[in-house]
Amino acid sequence: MNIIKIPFSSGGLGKTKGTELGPDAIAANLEDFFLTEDGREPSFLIHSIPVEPQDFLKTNENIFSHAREHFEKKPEQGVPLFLGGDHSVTYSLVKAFASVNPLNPGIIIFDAHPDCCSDFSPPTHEDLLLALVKEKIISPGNIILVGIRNSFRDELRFLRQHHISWFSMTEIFNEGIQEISEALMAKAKGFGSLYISVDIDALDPAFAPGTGYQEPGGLATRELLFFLQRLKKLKNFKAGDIVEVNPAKDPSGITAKAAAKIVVELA
Ligand SMILES: [Mn+2]
Repeated sequence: MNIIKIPFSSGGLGKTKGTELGPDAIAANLEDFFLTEDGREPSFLIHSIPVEPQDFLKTNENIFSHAREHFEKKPEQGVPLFLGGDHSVTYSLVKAFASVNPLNPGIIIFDAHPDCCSDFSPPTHEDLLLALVKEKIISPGNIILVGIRNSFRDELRFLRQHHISWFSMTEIFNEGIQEISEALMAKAKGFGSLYISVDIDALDPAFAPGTGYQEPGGLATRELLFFLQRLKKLKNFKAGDIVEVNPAKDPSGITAKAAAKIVVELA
């Protein structure tokens, strides 16, 4: 599997300093996992995309062009997984993904937040979803958010207005993880190609404290793995990212380790 590091934190409006250390911290934990839970030996080829902390636009261009090359590789090389970095990197990644897979691409985002509260250009980690919709990169009907539990009123209005589907933590708890997973699988199967973005704050801070915006009441690591282990079996699953891991706020290292576990299980 190709792992691509994107050590960039300038898309976080100054609030994600430290996430540029995420990719190396996650990669350093990969070898601790001997086999995947279904018994396969994970193997990784590590790449990185050059970033320029002072130049957001140039970095976005780099992400876009390098990601395209990875998306154009043969399927035998496995699903490419990108390690952020702050969540702004997902904007260029998905843009590249949709340009290589133009037939009905879809995206599932695990996140405590809807990320459509501002309207910056280029989009930051606060509004990447807004940009993906406004620039018609992904059809709103092909966007699913999972794990939402702290939103602005305007964000929920935006989601409703554009018929973007989301599963809140309340809904996941009330309906049960199995039910929600079935609904997610049914919808994801209909996409021409599937991209999965994991903001580590989808996990409860008890499991992943090392991130910029801790939001209590989130998923257990096991619950997120349950969703991902099922989704990765879908034939249309083609790429993903894991973002917002901040080693500067992760003294025990458990957040980077949880992210590495997620990478291994998606391998
Ligand atoms: Mn988030």
